[in-house]
Amino acid sequence: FKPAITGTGVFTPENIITNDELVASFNAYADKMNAVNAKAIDAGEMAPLQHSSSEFIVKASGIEQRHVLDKEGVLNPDVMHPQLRQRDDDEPGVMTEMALDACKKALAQAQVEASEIDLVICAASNMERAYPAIAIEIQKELGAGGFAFDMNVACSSATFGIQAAADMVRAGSVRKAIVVNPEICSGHLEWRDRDCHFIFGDVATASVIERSEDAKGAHFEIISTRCATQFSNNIRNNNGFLRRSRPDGVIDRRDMQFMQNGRKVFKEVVPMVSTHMLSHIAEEGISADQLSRLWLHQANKSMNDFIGKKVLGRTPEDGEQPNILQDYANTSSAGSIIAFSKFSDDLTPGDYGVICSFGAGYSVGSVLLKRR
Ligand code: CO8
Repeated sequence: FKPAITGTGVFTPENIITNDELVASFNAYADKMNAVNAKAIDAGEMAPLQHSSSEFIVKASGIEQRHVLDKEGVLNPDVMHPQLRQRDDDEPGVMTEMALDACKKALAQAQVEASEIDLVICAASNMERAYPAIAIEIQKELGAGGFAFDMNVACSSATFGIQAAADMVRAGSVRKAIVVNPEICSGHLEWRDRDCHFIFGDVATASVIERSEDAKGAHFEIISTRCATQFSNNIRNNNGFLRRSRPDGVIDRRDMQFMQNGRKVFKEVVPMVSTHMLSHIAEEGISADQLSRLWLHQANKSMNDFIGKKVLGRTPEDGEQPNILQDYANTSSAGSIIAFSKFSDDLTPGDYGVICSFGAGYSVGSVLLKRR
C-alpha cells in the first residue's frame, strides 16, 4: 500500500512571550542574582550574570516570540520556569490535552473518525511520565482502536514517528495511524541561562497517515522516508528517573535542563542534514530542482538558510522554504510539521516536497512527499 499524510493539526497555546518581555524578565533575574552575590562578585570569586538582549536573539536565531503553556511562572524572576497544575491520575495529563486538540484538527482535515484509527504514536522530546504511555491515554481519550506507544527521538521524533507509521501502513499491519507531537519545551528549557533562554516554545502537532487510496481529498503521498543518527553530547539533558539515586540527592542541577553547545551543533549538523536530504532524493531519482518545498526543522534561521541553499544549489525563493520559528521559536519535533501544516495547501498534484528534522542525538529524519 502507498502511505500518505491526509491531515495535520496544530495546537498553539494562547500565551505569547515576546523577546522584549523575555529579556526584561531575564535581566531582572540577573540583577537580583548579582545583588544576592554582590560580595562574591566584588571579591572576584564569581562572574556577574550579563544582560540578555532582544537584538541578539533576533540576529542569532531569527526568533521573535514563543507560545508557552504558562507565561507567569516563566516570566517571574523568582520562579523562571512554567508552573503547571498537578493533575489527578484520573484526568488526562497536560500532554494528552495538547495532543487531543492537534489530533482532532488533523482528523477533521483528513475526514477520518477517531474510531477508525488503529495506531497512535506519541512522538516527542520528553514524556511527562514514564508509564502508562501518553499515547495510550491519547488513544483512550480519542476513542481510537488498535494500539499506541510513545517514542522519543528529540527534535526528530515527528519524522521518525512518521516513518514508523508509514511503514506499518505500507505493510498493511495498520490501516490508519496518527502521529502526535506534544512538545512542552518550556518545561525543560533553562530560562535562567542567557545563552539558551530564548530558544524554545510549546506546541503540539498531529499527522494522520493512511493509505493514499483511502484519502478523501487532496493529500501527500509518502514516497519514502530516511532516518539517521550519530551520537553527540552537544545537545543533552541529564534529567531522568535516576535523579534521586545520585549521591548528592540532586533536585536542581544545571545539566538536568536543556544544555547545548550551539556553535558546534550549527557547524556539525548543517553538512549532515544537507548531505542526508540530497542522498535521500537522489536514491529516489529526484533532483533538487524538482522539489517545490522544503519544510525544515525550526531551530535557527541562518541554519535553515544554509541548508536550503546547499540542498537547492541556490538561494531559496520566497515561500520555497517557509520558516515559522519567528512566531513559535524552536518547538523541537513539531517545528517542521507546523511549517508543513501551514504552508502546503498551495502545492499542485505532482509537486514534490521534503519534511526534514534534525537535532539532539544527533538525529536526522526526512520524509519525501508527492502532492496527490
Ligand atoms: N543576549 C546577548 N548576548 C548573548 C546572549 C543573549 N541572550 N546569549 C549569548 N550572548 C553572547 C555570548 O556571550 C557571546 O559573547 P562573546 O562573543 O563575547 O563570547 C556572543 O553573544 C555569541 O554567542 P554564541 O556563540 O553562543 O551565539 P551564536 O551566534 O552561536 O548563537 C545559537 C547561539 C542561537 C544557540 C546558535 O548557536 C544556534 O542556533 N545553534 C544551533 C542550535 C540548534 O540547532 N540546536 C538544536 C537544539 S534543539 C533539539 O535538538 C531539541 C532538543 C530537545 C528539546 C529540548 C526542549 C527544551
